[in-house]
Amino acid sequence: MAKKRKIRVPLRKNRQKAPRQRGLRPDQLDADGRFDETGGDQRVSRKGQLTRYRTIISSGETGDAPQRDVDVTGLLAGRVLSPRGGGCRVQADDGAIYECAVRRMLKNMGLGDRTAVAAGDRVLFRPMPESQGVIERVEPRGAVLTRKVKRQKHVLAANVDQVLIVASAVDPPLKPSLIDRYLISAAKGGMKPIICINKVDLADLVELQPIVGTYAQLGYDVLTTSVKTGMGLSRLRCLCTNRETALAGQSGVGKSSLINALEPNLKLRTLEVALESRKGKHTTTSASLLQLSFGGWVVDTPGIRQMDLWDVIPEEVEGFFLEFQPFLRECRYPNCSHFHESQCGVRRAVSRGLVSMLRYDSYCRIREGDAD
Ligand SMILES: Nc1nc2c(ncn2[C@@H]2O[C@H](COP(=O)(O)OP(=O)(O)O)[C@@H](O)[C@H]2O)c(=O)[nH]1
Ligand SMILES: [Mg+2]
Ligand SMILES: [Zn+2]
Repeated sequence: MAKKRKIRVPLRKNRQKAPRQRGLRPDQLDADGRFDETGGDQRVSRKGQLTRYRTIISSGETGDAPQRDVDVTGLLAGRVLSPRGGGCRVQADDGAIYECAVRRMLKNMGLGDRTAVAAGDRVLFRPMPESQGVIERVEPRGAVLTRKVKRQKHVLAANVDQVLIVASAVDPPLKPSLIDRYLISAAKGGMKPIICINKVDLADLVELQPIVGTYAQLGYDVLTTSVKTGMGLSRLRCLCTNRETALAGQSGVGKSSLINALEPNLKLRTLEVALESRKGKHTTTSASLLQLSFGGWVVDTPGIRQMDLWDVIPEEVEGFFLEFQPFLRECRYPNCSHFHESQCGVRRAVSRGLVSMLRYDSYCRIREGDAD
């Protein structure tokens, strides 16, 4: 048993009314359009949101998810399929599905982490009648796909092996710097990245070649797919078989369509369906873990407008650009930002065509911290 320690956790008041109900700024809404309670540096009550603390005993685990020692008698182990709002759908190890609430305590423990439970989390829950339950404990997370929302960590998927970074050749246009953000998030979170450029039926493959080539040369798996023509889908299926894969990427690139193509009976909602029912652009509103009949799981992540990196400092960014590494020692200054310094090995490599301009551009954007 790990050593016990006392920790102080902030306790949110049971009911709290924000004094600013009107005049909310659009940037206080999170990706799902909900009001973000923490609202950046703006306080919503005079004393601050967190005014009381409670001491609890915790085993000294350093896992990502907040830990809580609970009496495990009568609890079932399961996996979180889709968290939404205050509750989530959990599949018990015997396959049965429960609609679970999350203990308030767990939500309070995850200060700085907006996700008390994420798709893919392994949990212990107390079963109740009528397939209901209450999640009592979230097990430490293995690999995680994260992003930053309002200075907090947002876990998009937990305990998956790989992330399929989906971009589309056109509509929405391909943004290499977004691919690079996901590559960093995957590396940081301990997942294997696979790059998937979808909707190639709408593009000229020859024009895509420089981008595909750049990533392939760096050693990444790159797929070009089309849900329309079926191109690349059998390779995608191979790569997903018996693996747990999170699909990530901008809204509208075809994540749900790709999953439907792999597993037609899942019938995920895609954009056309959404337009028909006039539900707006974001058709996948929360991440969900789905089982594949040929072995494996996929997580369909929600439409994300902005992919800010969680816990990556500017000085760290160069380390994620593998092709920069041989040139770093040619920089005159050890803390070279590779922006404007004289005698910069990275910029020299770019001008000699040894480092792709696209990747250098992306490095600059990510290091400067502006999301796109
Ligand atoms: N032409 C073409 N359209 C596609 C392809 N894949 C998806 N789409 C369309 O792109 C739109 C967005 O797809 P959707 O799966 O909802 O994207 P998601 O937001 O990433 O889940 C839908 O209208 C799809 O029919 C493709 O390979 N080719
Ligand atoms: Mg979708
Ligand atoms: Zn430099």
